[in-house]
Amino acid sequence: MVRADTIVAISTAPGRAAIGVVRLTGPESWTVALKHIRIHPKPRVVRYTKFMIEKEILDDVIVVFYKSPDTYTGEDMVEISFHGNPLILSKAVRSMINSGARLAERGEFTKRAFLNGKMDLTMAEAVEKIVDSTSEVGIKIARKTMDGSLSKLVKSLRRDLLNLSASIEVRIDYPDEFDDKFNLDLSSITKKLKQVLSTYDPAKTAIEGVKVALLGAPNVGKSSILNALIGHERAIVTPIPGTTRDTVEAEIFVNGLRVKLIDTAGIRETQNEVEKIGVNRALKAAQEADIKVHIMDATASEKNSMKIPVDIRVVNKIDLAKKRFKGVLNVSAKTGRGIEELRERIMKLATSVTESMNAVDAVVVAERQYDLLKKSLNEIEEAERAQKNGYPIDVIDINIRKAIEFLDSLTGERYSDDILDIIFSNFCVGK
Ligand SMILES: Nc1nc2c(ncn2[C@@H]2O[C@H](COP(=O)(O)OP(=O)(O)OP(=O)(O)O)[C@@H](O)[C@H]2O)c(=O)[nH]1
Ligand SMILES: [Mg+2]
Repeated sequence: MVRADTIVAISTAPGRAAIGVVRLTGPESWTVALKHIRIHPKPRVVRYTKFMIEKEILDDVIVVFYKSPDTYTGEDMVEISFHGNPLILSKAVRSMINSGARLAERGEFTKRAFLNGKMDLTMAEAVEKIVDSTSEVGIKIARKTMDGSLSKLVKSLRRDLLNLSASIEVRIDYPDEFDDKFNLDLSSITKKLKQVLSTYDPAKTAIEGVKVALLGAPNVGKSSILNALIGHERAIVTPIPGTTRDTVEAEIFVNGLRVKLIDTAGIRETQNEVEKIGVNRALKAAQEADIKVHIMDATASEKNSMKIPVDIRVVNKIDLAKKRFKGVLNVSAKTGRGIEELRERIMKLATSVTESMNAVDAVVVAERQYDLLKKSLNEIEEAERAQKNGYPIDVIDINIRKAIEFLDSLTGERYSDDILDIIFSNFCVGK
């Protein structure tokens, strides 16, 4: 158990609501709460009482006391539900700071849970993703990781690697005992690592939502299509080519998935400084998008081509054309024709990205997790190459040891204060 002071924070979202929850954790949390609440506390018993600031009633509250170590943080905790007025909540927090608590930093409750061995880093990161997730699949995925499925996989990989390293080291220490050639098989480990790494992209999409970029030449009707898809005039539309400069974003929710539509500047060669920046932003949006929609103009003599691969090709202004175009979606932002079909195509692609996630067990939910698994994989592949090139086994052992170290950083078996600060500073206050 880490020696810590007592911290307090509002754990519910800012703003007015039916209730607002203030939490305390740390050795003095009961003492601090009991300066304002006059009851005989029993752990895990819900009590209805008054929250007092000196002789004055601040609010009627529901309070629960929790006794270490069976709590979220592993420390003594108190959870107080007030009426959800921010003025009440901040006054309560201030008075508890006067009574000896300190205002919690971002993610400090969960950080303590980690430091007290209640969860490893993969699980702590998943807690944040559960809160942040924009889709139901995203929540489901983050749950799996919070429940320890990723950490279980990492632990089993670590065990396998340790066994391998031990069998190498025995040969290094007693070379005379072994006359056969050492044959190291890392294929099942690389396979498992690659499999779990492949979950990151769809998981990110499920958690953060799907980004859809509307791309194409100036004046083809990208902004009009954005407006048609969301049903109101979000982006400026004019007959002047080069109207949209900055990217314009709008969100829609379909089947529990957040879809971020991004209208972009028409892509063309230009000398105009402002438009140039816009075009660069369009290209960047294209790069970052999960789904790229290329929009063309039915009345343009030439259907320009896109240099990058696109997922959906659309010909707009079909109301002005005499024929229909093959192999592309024919739409009119003006009459609404084909817009519903476009929405469905986007949704189908979006859900196919995330649907695959339902079946997998261990999921990578954070960039840090992806990065460390990738580094671990690189070391193992290095070891495989070293073996193929006939390097001495102690060289191979170094790679395997490094791979293990990366896995240890992943779970938090080893960590530094800097790393913890980075991880938990992304959290909300009170989590
Ligand atoms: N007839 C017809 N006109 C359309 C349609 N869609 C857009 N337009 C017109 O085409 C012009 C350009 O539309 P925008 O939506 O501004 O085109 P854009 O691709 O966003 O253009 P930039 O922002 O300049 O790249 C406007 O005058 C629109 O009214 C359509 O389906 N039919
Ligand atoms: Mg536009």
